[in-house]
Amino acid sequence: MPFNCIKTETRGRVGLITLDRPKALNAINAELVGELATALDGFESDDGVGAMVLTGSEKAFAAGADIKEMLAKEFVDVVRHDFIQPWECLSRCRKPIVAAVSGYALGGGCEIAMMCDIVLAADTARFGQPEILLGTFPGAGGTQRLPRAVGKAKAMEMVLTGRMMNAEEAERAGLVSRIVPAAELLDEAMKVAAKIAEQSLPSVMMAKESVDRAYQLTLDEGIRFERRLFQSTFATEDRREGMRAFADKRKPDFKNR
Ligand code: DAK
Repeated sequence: MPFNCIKTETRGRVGLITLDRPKALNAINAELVGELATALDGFESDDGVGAMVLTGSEKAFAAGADIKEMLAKEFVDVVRHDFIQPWECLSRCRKPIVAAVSGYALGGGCEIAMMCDIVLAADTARFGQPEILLGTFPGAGGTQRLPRAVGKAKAMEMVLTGRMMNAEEAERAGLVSRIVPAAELLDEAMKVAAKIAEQSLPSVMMAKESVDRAYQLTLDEGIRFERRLFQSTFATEDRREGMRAFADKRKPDFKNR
């Protein structure tokens, strides 16, 4: 399907989405969010795709929601036409998404990265929630996901002052899993996604769901939830195949069943 604000392609079992509004540093407008939701739904329902990569340009993953689009909105506009809902397309996805962040990931850009499951950062990456400098504050999960990722003190400082973090600080704080030289970022993210996509998809989806539940449940409830999902992997052909392949000293041939 032709898109205006993103590009999509499939490489092997990995769906790649590239944010593509270079003149606006990939600022996220309604059209881009709509296209992102459509692309994610397409990959989500494609049996040939096991994981996704979301990336931007070298200069910007995304410099935030489109400020010029938001400028004219009134209170009643944002209440009546809830523009939060389409942003949740990423957090609703059941297949894993790797964010490959180079350059600016600010405001809604940082929030979108945090909705992904793994964040790989180029050494040029800068993360921030600068909405306070615009007279507002994060509205797509920044005040909730950032403290969970980096702790209250850093999150408060970023949200209340708009200070950006560079890649090293983001890695130290736990916001990103790894830093990669900018020139290798996309290849590395594709490798991570391809590794995930070659595993048993039902187990991958359950593993993702179980880790995500760690943010919602008490430890005791989480452990019980994990146990039930773990037990259910013993109903799959893939679990038998994975263990059989290990015993036979060969590579498993998962059928996603
Ligand atoms: N929106 C619109 N245009 C943007 C933009 C943005 N967020 N960021 C950059 N641009 C545009 C610039 O206006 C400029 O356009 P022209 O002037 O050339 O037409 C072009 O991109 C290049 O930007 P600069 O000339 O400024 O480039 P520099 O290298 O000098 O500076 C910068 C790069 C990233 C430091 C700077 O552009 C900047 O500060 N940008 C704004 C960053 C920002 O404040 N981001 C937070 C936006 S507020 C919600 C969901 C999400 C949100 C809210 C609600 N719901 C679902 C309810 C999120 C809100 C936000 O993200």
